[in-house]
Amino acid sequence: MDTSQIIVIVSGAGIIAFILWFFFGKQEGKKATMTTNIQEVEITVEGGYEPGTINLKVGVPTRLIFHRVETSSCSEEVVIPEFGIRKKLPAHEKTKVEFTPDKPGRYSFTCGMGMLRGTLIVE
Ligand SMILES: [Cu+2]
Repeated sequence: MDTSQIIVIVSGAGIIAFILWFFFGKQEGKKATMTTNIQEVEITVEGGYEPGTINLKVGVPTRLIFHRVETSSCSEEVVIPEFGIRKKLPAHEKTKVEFTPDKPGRYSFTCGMGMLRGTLIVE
């Protein structure tokens, strides 16, 4: 094996490791902060949701604060079908969405068109 083959193998392995990290390394969701019986998470909305995965406790009143920092019409609405929520998110404002996740499971929240996507993990 000559040097150039080794370089190809090593950089190939590096790229694979990066891809695995990128797609699977951030699986751990963000835990909600507990304040007097309410679990609260702030989510930045800018071409997506950050954090995109949120861990919630079942049966605890929840407040998601969507901070939309863009004017792109894609993200002007947020929908959480499982909990009957559809809410307008004014640009450059924080909008509260409140509900109580009463059953464990994974639920998605999306923009009005279903393009941007996030996940609520309720357990
Ligand atoms: Cu959209």
